[in-house]
Amino acid sequence: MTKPRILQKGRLLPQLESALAENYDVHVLDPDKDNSAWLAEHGHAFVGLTSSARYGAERALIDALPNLRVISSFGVGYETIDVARARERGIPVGYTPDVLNDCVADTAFGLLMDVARRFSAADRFVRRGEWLTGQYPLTTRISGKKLGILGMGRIGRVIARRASGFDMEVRYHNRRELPDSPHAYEPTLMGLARWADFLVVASAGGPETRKLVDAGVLEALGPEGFLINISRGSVVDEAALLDALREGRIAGAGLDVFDKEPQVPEAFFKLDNVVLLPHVASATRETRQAMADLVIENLRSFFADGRVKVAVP
Ligand code: 8YV
Repeated sequence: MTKPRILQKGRLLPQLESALAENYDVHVLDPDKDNSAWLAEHGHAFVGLTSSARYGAERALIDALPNLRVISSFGVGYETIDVARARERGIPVGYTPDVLNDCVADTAFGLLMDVARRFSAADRFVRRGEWLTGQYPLTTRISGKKLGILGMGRIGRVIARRASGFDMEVRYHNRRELPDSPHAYEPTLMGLARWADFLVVASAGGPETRKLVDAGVLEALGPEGFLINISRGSVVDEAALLDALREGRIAGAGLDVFDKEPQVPEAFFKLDNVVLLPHVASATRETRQAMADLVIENLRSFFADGRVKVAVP
């Protein structure tokens, strides 16, 4: 039997690529190149597309694949995929939510603890030999403080659970109040920021959340407040954040994501009140394997009975 032909946009985990190659005839597309001429010639051959939250699947790519029947993406974020276009064409889009909730929530807390207690900065202090001649400055207590969550979705809920172990009070802001949440709802993000000691961004990316955390929200968070972002860089006005950090108008920030990653504005590098991570919240062996398994399972189930296992809403 001939294997279904799959186009893969960008590189994926080696074990995922091997698993794909076992069952499909895979061609890898370099997302940094202009592939339009190649696609015009070969696009009709592909029935499946694999991609990732990072590389997505834009309208032009979907349209260049006239026989496309299924998309399977590695990641929970799908703002880079033109889901509306896929829906118009009746193409189901599989993705990998839930399996990464724990690790992303762990990272949120890792960043929160690091920036409040200044662990990374203190590590640099020890390495510079400065402990020999001085004491590290006092930092900020975490336990018992107020945690505001922007985006009480699947990941937000796990972050809230982690917070109970730190005896933190949790409130959240969403577009709408959740009927089943044990936590208090703040009808405005500004109100949440004013209330919170720590504001964690856990909302989805995309145009609807672009720069939600702006200069005004940072002002409301205030000089004692910390911002944590494990969602998308686009949700925060990065220039406003830099100004607020530089001028001490917020206490600090822990960031796993950036607006134009992997480019991080160099101005951040000079600041000790910010912890910078290279988008690694889900990047453990266990979680990435579970995500890879779901990419494969979504395809397998589509080719078996016409439905991906977990489809974007
Ligand atoms: C991705 C992520 O794995 O799942 C997401 O949406 O941001 C990460 O967990 C990574 O960006 C690969 O595309």
